[in-house]
Amino acid sequence: MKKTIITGLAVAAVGMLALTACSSGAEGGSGAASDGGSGGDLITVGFAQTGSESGWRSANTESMKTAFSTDNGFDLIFNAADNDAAAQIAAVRSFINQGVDAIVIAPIVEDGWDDVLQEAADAGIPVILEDRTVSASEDLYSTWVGLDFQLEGQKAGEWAAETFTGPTNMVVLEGTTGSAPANDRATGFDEAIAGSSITKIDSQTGDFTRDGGKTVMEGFLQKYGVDGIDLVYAHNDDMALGAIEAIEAAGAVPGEDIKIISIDAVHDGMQALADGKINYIVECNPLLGDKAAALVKAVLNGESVDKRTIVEDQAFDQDAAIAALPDRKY
Ligand code: GZL
Repeated sequence: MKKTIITGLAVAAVGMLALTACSSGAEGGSGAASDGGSGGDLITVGFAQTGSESGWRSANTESMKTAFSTDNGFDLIFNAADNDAAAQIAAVRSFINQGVDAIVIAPIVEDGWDDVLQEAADAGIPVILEDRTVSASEDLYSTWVGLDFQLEGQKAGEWAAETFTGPTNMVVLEGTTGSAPANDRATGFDEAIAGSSITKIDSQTGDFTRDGGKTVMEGFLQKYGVDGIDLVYAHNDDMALGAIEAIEAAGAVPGEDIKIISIDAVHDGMQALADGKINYIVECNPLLGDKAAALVKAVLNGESVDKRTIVEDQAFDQDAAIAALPDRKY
């Protein structure tokens, strides 16, 4: 299976158009979509976004809306499913019924996509996956552009294993249950710490949200006490930021009494890293819009595209975060 690796810079060169804030639920196109997607020269695209669960998601949505603009030749129909997998599948069915030219999906979870993807194929509508991927057959979608979540977890785990060489009790704030990033970041991390002195004493989903991370961390602190937890591995910055709130409310110092490793490198996470409240962050680049838009046009033009396009990530310690913050695009 062919795949393309591109650097974050290539993807980060996104237009700087100001955008209206995205809201959950459907946002209409120009009306061209109602005529079966032919809408003059514009390409009608139905985009099924997960929701607005995190800072990463907001940056991803902005990148997608910038790229799929009318100036770039698109009539975008946007739907955010509020992290509800059934609602997201229903949105895709709606796009099929509207006869859009192409469908883009950031699938909330990996499973349950076979039927609706087959319906899109039967309707002759190509599907492009961005961000997360699915367990359905690769024959049911044209291409996927995203990140290597397992490598992100591996990078985080390798740093942890190198850094914490004494007995270390770790709790994990998992991403959305059944999602590719939650599954793969766990796999990559667990493999990297195998044989180390780190012991995973508990693991629970905070659904990639700040409130979720705070609530789960409060439960861990009640169960194990501040002294019973040495390290938090959060599958994203928003949950890490929630954990920071819980740790401080318990009278402890995040980044010192309890160390924190996270993934995403969104602005608030990088600021916490610069401030010493998080100890290490592996980036997950949300700026996928330009790449996704180019893939939609290539697929509709009948061009051969790689099945997978992976955007490279980097990792940051405190010094690197302080240096990078002024120039960050998200
Ligand atoms: C990863 C993306 C994840 C982010 C979270 O590509 O799907 O979903 O890590 C986001 O912040 O909610």
